[in-house]
Amino acid sequence: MKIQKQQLEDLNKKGLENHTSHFDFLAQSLSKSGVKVDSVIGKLADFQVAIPSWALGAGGTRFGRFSFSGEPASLDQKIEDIGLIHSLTQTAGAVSLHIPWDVPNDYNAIKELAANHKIKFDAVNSNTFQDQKNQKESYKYGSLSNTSAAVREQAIAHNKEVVEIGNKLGSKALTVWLADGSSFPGQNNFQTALTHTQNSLISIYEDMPADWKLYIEYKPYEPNFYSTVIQDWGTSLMLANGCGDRAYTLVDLGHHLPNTNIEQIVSVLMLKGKLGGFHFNDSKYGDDDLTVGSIKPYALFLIFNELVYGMQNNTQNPELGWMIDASHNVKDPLEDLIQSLEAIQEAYAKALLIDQQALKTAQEAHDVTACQELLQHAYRTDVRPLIREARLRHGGALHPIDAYRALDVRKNLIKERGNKTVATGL
Ligand SMILES: [Mn+2]
Repeated sequence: MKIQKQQLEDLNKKGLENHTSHFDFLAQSLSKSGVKVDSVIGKLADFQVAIPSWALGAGGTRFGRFSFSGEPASLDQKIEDIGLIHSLTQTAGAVSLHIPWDVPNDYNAIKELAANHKIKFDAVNSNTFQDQKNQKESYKYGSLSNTSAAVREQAIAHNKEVVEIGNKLGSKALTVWLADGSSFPGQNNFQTALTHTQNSLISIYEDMPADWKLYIEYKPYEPNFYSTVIQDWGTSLMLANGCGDRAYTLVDLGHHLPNTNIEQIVSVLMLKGKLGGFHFNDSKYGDDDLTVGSIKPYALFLIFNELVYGMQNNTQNPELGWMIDASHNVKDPLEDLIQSLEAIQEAYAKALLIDQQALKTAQEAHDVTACQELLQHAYRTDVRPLIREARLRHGGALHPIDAYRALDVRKNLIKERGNKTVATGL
C-alpha cells in the first residue's frame, strides 16, 4: 500500500480551518515573545528519525509474542511500512537495518524501493546476542568479550560483514550493542572481559571505511543480570576513546537504572564531542520498550533541552544518528511509531522554545525560580500546531493517527499480506 498525496490533501482539508486558527494564534503569541516561528518549523521538518527494521512487527517478551495481523514478512514490506509512516508524518525518512534479520537479497532493488519512499539507510546494527542457524561458535557466554578467541573472531567477522552490507546501501555507521556480561558473581573476570571487548572493537573499527562511525551502546543489565561488560556511558566512552576519533557513545533512553539523570549524560558527551547515536523509547521500570513520551514526557523534554543546547553550541560533536528503539506487543506497531514520532517532535519543539539567553542570565544571577519558570513555560506551551504546520508544509497529514485510521491502512495491509505474517525480529 502506498498513500497518495491527494488522499492526504483531501483528509487535511477537513481539519484545515481549525488548524489555521490554532496555528495563527500560537505563531502570533510566540513571535511577540521573540521566537522565530519559521525557523522552529524548519528545524522540526528537518528532524528525521530512523525506524528500525525490527519495530514494524509486534514485539515479543520472554513470555510470548502475539503477532499483529498484516505484519511485514520481508525487508521490502518493512520499507513500505516505513514509507507509510513517513508519508503521514514526514519525519521517518530513514531505516536502521538489523543484520542478519534483514539482509537484502537484491541491493539495487532495495535501494530503489527506499529511494521511492524517500528513505535513507541509517546506522546498521549487528547481532551477537543470538546464535544463528549453522553458526560455528556460540554466543552463550559472550561475543566480543568471550574468553575464547574463536568466538571473538567470529563476532568480529560478523560486525565487519554488517559494515560491508551497510556500505553497499549507503549507511555510514555501525551500532554495536553487546549482550555480553555475566549472570552470577565470579562467572567472568571483569578486566579480562573489558580488555577483550576493547581489542575486538578496535579490530572492527580499524576495518571500517574512513567515512564510517562506530556507535557503542551501553546497558546496565539484561539479558545478563549480574554484570554487563559495557554497563554505562563511562565504559562506552572509554571504549570509544580507545578506538579512535570516529567511535562514539550511543545513548539509549531505556538503558539506564531508574532515575538516572540522562540529560546530564547527554550534555557531558556532547561537550566532549562523543555523542554519536541516540535511541528513543520510554520505560516505567526498566528497558520496557514503551512508546516514546508515554511515561516521562518531561524527562524527554529536559533531554531535548540538552540536545538542542549541544546542537547549537558543541560544534565538536557530530550530527547525531536518531533512531526509535522500541518494540512492544500490544499496539498496532505503526500507530505506536507514529505516536513516538509525535512525542519526539513535541519534546524537540518545546526545547526549541526555551529562551536560552534569559536562562543564561537567570543562571548567572542564581535566580533558581526564574530558571525553572523558563523551562516550564516552554514545556507548558502546546506546540502541536507547530508540528502540524511543519507536516502540512511538507505534504504530511495534519493528524497522522486519524489519517492512518481513515485510510484503513492496517485493513489494507492485512488484505495484501494476510492475517498470519510474522516479521523477523524479537
Ligand atoms: Mn538501543
